[in-house]
Amino acid sequence: MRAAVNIAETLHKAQTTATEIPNFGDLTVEDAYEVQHALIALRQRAGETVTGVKLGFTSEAKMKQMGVSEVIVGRLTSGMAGRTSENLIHPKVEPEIAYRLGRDVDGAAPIEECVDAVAAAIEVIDSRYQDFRFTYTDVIADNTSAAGYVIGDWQPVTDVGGRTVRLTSGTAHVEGSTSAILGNPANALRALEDVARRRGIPLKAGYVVLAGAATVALPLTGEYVECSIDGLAPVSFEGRSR
Ligand code: OOG
Ligand code: MG
Repeated sequence: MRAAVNIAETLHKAQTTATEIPNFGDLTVEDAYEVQHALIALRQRAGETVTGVKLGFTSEAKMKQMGVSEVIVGRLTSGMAGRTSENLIHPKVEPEIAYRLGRDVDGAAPIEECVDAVAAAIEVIDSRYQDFRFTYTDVIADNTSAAGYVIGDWQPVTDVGGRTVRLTSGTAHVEGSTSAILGNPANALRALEDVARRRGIPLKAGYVVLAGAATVALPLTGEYVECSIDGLAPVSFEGRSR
């Protein structure tokens, strides 16, 4: 394969110039996470900080939509916080459960005990690959299509399993349940801890954790977007404002 740094530079340029690129297709999982690490280093060099992590493909609906079968982990950065419009290629939105880490996850306590708040969130994803088509490892290298996120009001942690999830994007609407997230979003936390340990991804106090979409993603058309999850404050944005 081309050097990880080289692939990361190609992906970084695609993101900063909002220009889609052909996918790579043949990376190993190890190589793909190495590319992701290099990509995040490029963003840090450009002045961004890591604000959290995200899981992908935690629901069957998403796995089917994207034709993949295993959970993936990506990084959230300061440049993604509140970013919902400018400089995107073919953005989509997803309804998400967000957790907040109150302390570092370092094995001293179970990850559930490190979480200090929960909220409804909207994630904006924007694959840097042509037509949103990629292999499992391509999407890991592309930082799991991460592009932006908006978080509703934080609330004290509670079991958010079995809650109805509604996402509206312009005239499109989709409904699901948080049970679609590995049975319960708390299971996504455990899956995250496992992947993070194996892939050398730190989980630090203050990080946001997006547990993975409960439904398919909807196109972001620039109109009003709203996500509501029973028992949590709804979250929304006007498509073209930041
Ligand atoms: C990858 C990102 C998937 C999720 O919540 O499942 C994701 C993609 O679909 O482009 O964020
Ligand atoms: Mg997502």
